[in-house]
Amino acid sequence: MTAHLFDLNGKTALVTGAAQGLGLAMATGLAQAGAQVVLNDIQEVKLCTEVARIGAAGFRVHAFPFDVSNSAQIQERVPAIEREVGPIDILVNNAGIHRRGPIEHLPEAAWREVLDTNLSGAFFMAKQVVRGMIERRSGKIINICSVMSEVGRPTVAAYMASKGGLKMLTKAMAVEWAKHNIQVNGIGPGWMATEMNRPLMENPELDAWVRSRVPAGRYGDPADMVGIAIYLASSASNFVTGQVIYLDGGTLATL
Ligand code: GCO
Repeated sequence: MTAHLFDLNGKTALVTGAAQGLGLAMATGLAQAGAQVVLNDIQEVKLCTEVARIGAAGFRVHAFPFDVSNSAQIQERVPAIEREVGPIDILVNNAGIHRRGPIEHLPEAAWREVLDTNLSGAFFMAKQVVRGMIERRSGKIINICSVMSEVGRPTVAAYMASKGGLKMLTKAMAVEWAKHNIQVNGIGPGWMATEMNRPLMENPELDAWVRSRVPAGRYGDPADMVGIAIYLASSASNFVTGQVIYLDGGTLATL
């Protein structure tokens, strides 16, 4: 019997950017696998609505709205979570934004906003949460990278840079914290059917391009994230660290 390898009962997970899309799917899946889950987002109303819905289904979930690009908020909110909910065993750095446009016309504010949320946010969150993990000599950190940690297309430079950096930050965290029995890995989604990609899905030319570029011929569904998230959050992956696992319908396997 190997089901226990994927059992998260007794664990507490914190998922950022969890009010919708991939974060909400992963938070729900971790709760279904037995974890107590803290859901974070800057969209407070949407976050609280979803947490109430999941809680009504009988799962142990909590809403903690704050901005992961604000290190002062993290330094105040994460200790509050650990006081009110308990030690964080699993951190999923999912919060991410997109600001598209040609590099030469991309406003400085857009560049900084993307890097501050997608890359620095993961750094600040991990730096805060890892303190307890080091003390307890146990922890799981999952950084949500992207196929754009590896390849890209025109007009998405800030996102590509942030996700490329997050891939290497994942490896940096892994090599520094492995001696504390903390595993740090990435999940690299391809084009997923989320609000972030609505501009593509609603553009016939871009939509057709994506569907031709992905061997599976479809966008990923947020539910496709759940299995790999449970695996990387569970004892089944205790000797896996510094890896980015791509969930992309074959995108990176082909030109
Ligand atoms: C785009 C898409 C991509 C996806 C990414 C998944 O503009 O091409 O938004 O950046 O979001 O492939 O992380």
